[in-house]
Amino acid sequence: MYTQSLPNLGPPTASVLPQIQVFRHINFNRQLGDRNPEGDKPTDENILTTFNVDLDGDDLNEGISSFIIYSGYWQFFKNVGFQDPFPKIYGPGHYPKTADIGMENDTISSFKLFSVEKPAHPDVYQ
Ligand SMILES: [Ca+2]
Repeated sequence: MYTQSLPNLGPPTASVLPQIQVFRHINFNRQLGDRNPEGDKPTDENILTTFNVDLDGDDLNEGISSFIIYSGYWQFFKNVGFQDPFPKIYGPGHYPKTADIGMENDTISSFKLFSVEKPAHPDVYQ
């Protein structure tokens, strides 16, 4: 099971909470009918959250292939514990294939909110 922690949301000025949904497969596909290709028990195929998520010990670790950001700007990491960040920050939008946006497929191990508002980061993907 993944662990999650409350991100730093700052003062309560935002009208919409940061929210992200990550999926095991490309195109936001949970493939519920094909969830046990190796005979494993059913697993979390997606996570919808406002929280920072560390996938250490979770079946989705290094399994995310697409995500939707509803609000906020998010940072992804190659390792658990929010270590080794990918170079870009991702803002609101649909990202149907991580391999097309600067991350290799099935390489995300943790992710967290970078900022509520658009950051002055040099590498915001949009
Ligand atoms: Ca995957």
